[in-house]
Amino acid sequence: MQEQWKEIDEHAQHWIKEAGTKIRAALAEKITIETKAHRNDLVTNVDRDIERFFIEKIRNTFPGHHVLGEEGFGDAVKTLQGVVWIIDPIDGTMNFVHQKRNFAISLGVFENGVGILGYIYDVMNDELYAARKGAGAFLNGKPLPRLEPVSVAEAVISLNATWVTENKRIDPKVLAPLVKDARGTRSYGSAALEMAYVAAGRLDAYITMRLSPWDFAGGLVLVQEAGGIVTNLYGEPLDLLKKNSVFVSKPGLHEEILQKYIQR
Ligand code: 2AM
Ligand code: CA
Ligand code: CA
Ligand code: CA
Repeated sequence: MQEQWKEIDEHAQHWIKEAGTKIRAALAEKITIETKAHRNDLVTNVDRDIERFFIEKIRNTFPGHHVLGEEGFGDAVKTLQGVVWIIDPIDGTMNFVHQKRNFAISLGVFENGVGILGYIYDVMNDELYAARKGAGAFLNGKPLPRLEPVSVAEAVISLNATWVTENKRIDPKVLAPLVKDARGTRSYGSAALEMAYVAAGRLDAYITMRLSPWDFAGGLVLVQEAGGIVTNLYGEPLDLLKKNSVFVSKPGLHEEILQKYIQR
């Protein structure tokens, strides 16, 4: 059992590094950009190539495992039974295209719905965040210190301006007071990196209204192993088979935000 997960962990880290090398090389070549659901929902040939790279590796090495990937080359995963890999080949495609930085590979491995392994790889900074259930969270092999409680007044919170302007998912008046009371706000355009930054203590919380399982699967395991809390905006557990609002936070701050700003 432990041996099996050690082997999966080693393969996953190796493949992630290899994929990172491929992505950095691809940035020097011509990238084909298309749109998906709407004009700002971008996808490139690199997103697709990297997802296919992971799926081929996983299928060849672990034929009994299932794979759920953003670009649709994996399995039609309908349940969380068995071992399920949840992969986002490039999280922050808009940053990949426009900034050529601030994007990540995100990967989570679950067994019967329980997060066992979580990875977020900041490709351009060569920062690999990795976590194994019960063993803690690491950045490039170094343990991340356990997250300590903090108050809103001292918190730097990651939040996209969309959620405090007119939008389909939340009354802008709900989060505006939180923006006012926090020490500062940031927005990086990669959900995975924002979760990694909470795990690393660079951010105190991250709030967003709609993410897919591949956006948060790696970060869920990582942040929990660092001692942080991951729920939807209303404090409920995330559903790994659906879109969710996502609220990631240090302890203490999570309760304070829920009580003072959300559950009013
Ligand atoms: P992506 O780059 O893998 O698509 C950007 O605000 C963050 O939200 C990114 O992590 C992005 O992931 C994610 N996201 C989720 N759904 C999205 C959508 N429909 N369009 C753009 N970004 C989306
Ligand atoms: Ca996308
Ligand atoms: Ca994503
Ligand atoms: Ca993506």
